[in-house]
Amino acid sequence: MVRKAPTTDIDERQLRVTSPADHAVGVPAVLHALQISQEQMGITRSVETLLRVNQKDGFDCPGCAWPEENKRHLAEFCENGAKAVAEEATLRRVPPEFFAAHSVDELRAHDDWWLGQQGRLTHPVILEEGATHYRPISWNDALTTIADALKDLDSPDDAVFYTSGRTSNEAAFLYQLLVRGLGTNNLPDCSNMCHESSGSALTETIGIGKGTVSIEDIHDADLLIVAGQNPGTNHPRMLGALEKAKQRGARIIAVNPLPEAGLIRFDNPQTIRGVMLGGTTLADEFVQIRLGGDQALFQAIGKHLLEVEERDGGILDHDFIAQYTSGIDAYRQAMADAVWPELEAATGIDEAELRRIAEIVRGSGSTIVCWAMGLTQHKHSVPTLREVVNVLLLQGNIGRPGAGVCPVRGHSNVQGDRTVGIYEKPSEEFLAALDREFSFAAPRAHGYDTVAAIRAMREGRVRFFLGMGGNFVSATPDTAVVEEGMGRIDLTVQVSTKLNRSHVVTGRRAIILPTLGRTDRDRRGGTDQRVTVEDSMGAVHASRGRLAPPAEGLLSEVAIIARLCALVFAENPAAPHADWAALEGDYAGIRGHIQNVIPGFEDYDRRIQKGRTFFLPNGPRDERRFATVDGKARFTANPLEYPRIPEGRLLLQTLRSHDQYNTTIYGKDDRYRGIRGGRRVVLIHPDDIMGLGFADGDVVDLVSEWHGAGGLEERRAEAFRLVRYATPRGNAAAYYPETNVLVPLESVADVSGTPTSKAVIVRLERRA
Ligand SMILES: Nc1nc2c(c(=O)[nH]1)N[C@H]1C(S)=C(S)[C@@H](COP(=O)(O)OP(=O)(O)OC[C@H]3O[C@@H](n4cnc5c(=O)[nH]c(N)nc54)[C@H](O)[C@@H]3O)O[C@H]1N2
Ligand SMILES: Nc1nc2c(c(=O)[nH]1)N[C@H]1C(S)=C(S)[C@@H](COP(=O)(O)OP(=O)(O)OC[C@H]3O[C@@H](n4cnc5c(=O)[nH]c(N)nc54)[C@H](O)[C@@H]3O)O[C@H]1N2
Ligand SMILES: [Mo]
Repeated sequence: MVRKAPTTDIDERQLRVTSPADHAVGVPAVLHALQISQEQMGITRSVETLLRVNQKDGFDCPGCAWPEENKRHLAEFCENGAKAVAEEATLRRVPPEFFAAHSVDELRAHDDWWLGQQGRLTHPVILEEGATHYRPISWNDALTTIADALKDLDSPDDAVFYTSGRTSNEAAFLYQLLVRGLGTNNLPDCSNMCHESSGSALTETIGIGKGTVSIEDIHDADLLIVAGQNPGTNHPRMLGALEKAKQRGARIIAVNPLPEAGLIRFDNPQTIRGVMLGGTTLADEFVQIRLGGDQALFQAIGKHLLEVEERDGGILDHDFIAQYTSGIDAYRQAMADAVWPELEAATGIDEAELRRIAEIVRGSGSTIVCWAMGLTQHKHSVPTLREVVNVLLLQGNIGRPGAGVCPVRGHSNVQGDRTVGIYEKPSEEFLAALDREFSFAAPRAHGYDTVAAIRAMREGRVRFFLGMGGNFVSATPDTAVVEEGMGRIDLTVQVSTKLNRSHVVTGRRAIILPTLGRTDRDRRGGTDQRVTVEDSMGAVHASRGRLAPPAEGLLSEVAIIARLCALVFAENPAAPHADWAALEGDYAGIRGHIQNVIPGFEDYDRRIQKGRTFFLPNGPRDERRFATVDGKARFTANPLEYPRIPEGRLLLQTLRSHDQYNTTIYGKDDRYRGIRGGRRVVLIHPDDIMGLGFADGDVVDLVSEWHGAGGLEERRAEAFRLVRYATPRGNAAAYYPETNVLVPLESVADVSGTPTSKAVIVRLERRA
């Protein structure tokens, strides 16, 4: 096999559909990973790189945020981790000549896959107002242009600073300082579209916006409920932890509208048994729930537990409830008032079955609930997650071994970014500590989250945009509105490793700053720098890349931000005070500042040396301390909500295929779901295909319907093929980002503001 040149756009005529797989991983996954790695990196670099993923003193996998096992395997990565690495460590390059050869209009005509396949960005480039092509610009001129634009703003609130979750703690901390030093909290991030609902619900109820379990807890649980998550594709290493739990006798309940392959059966390529004997059956129960039915499911479990307690006793952890919680009476009343027919309608599951599931919960000595986007991207996600907490509190399942909440994070450092201050609504304690450390006055007014930022763009109130990684244009909802809004901005800047849509849908002027990724050696001040990241379970560890960077003179994110700080804060006595050049030269200096500002980072630099990991303090987990309004873990009463689907319409969820990382498309297959060679498909129940007057394989337009302030709004995504699939009636699924054009900007979760990417009302229209 040889390294392959990038190919053309996805040709949907190649699309083939076979039956979905009933299990995940195994030998084909390993082969597929190696093939993709070889195509992008060649064989030597592949082996050299993959052996360092997630090893002590290696680099943190840029794939997902699932923690490493304490006892590491020689190959501590998975198929999709290998693809994430290959995507970054590729030997393909996008040099200035590439931009000379392709106009922005021409690039815009390509899809996300083609753009990403071109390779690593190597040189800063600028698109001048009215120009057709990007042209090269020196680092100095690029940074000065940006600093001048920032100084030129009437108000710092006219600027928006986005962050994606790969940014390291060091870069993120310095970045938020730059932004607050300028005088705004406009720090939207990918978390606003991801686990924001988890953060909102958990902060209110248990006083911390994070999970409360460790990897050992997963191994030791009696019962694991995995709801709204597709780990076989998105967190493959989690399957290994579930397998271990299973071997120790745990039961697993999968709650999902789709029978996702990884949850049904799992072949672990790291054990002989996995390869030879066809693997472990992971899920003991598959609860095929209707989209958005989870609040009802957890109410049903709570209602059943309370009823049985009343009748037989012995279920509730009365000591825990009395000592550590508040609000049980209101919750008990709400569950007494809940009616089974409504719980059945919302879940699509009958009372007897719901009670049978609840009995499994009753019989468990320690329960963990894991979840991801299927629970966080609905209008009623926050009440849904409060209901998850209610059920766990009943049996005292927080703050003891093998029990707790486990929101499974997406981006590899999205949790760390939030910990170090990437947040549009920072706490007063954090800001006060920042003021003290840097002798300035951080702004107190809350800033824009992702949706608020887009609304401001739409109204022409944004003059400057900076994206610290990510792909704002493709990742956000309501693509047409976002594209139009970006066009109204004076200067858009993207700090990126790879080409994406946000580089070709720009403001009047645009700058691309290429940067180092996780796998790249970052040599500053004569030493190889480490950065640090926090995984989904609050463990912080270092990451150090070893590969030669894709081009000479490439700056790290830290260096870019430090230089911007030096430029914009020069000779301004009111700005934060720090030695920017020194921080750029030695990232340990940034860790020194972090430890002075954020509790839990004491002795930071020493505790990450030699591949060590440390845990940030976690009140609920460590000592059953709940920093809520009343100092207790809070039971809540939440009116039941679930989506109503109008006659002749479908409820569409937008999800990931097996061959993508968010907006980065690795390939055209969704192997486990039986889709090959294309992405424009809608998975839909065979009876719905017939009932709506279509046939399997028909090509349709998806038209979303939203009742906004001005009446019915319609949005259209063209040419999707209908694929019969085992989804509940009335529910359908299609891939993101192609379907983001359908998600109305105004359709967001209550409290958290997260776009409702898992609940879009659509109708199918035959193509003319
Ligand atoms: N390879 C790979 N890894 C990734 C990513 C990637 O794109 N590719 N993305 C990363 C990121 S940023 C994130 S946030 C995570 C995302 O990880 P996931 O949340 O697993 O990603 P999705 O593809 O959005 O899958 C949502 C799952 O929830 C189910 N679901 C949808 N609606 C509902 C519902 O109402 N109720 C229930 N019970 N289930 C529902 C869907 O059927 C699907 O199985 O993965 C991270 N890891
Ligand atoms: N409809 C719908 N929309 C969704 C979702 C959904 O399920 N459905 N999911 C949402 C979720 S959970 C998330 S997290 C967001 C994701 O939103 P984003 O995080 O904005 O998107 P990504 O596709 O992960 O960003 C990919 C780009 O990041 C850049 N990049 C990669 N590594 C690095 C690095 O180390 N440094 C820098 N500076 N740049 C780097 C590359 O240029 C690459 O093109 O999308 C959200 N949007
Ligand atoms: Mo995410």
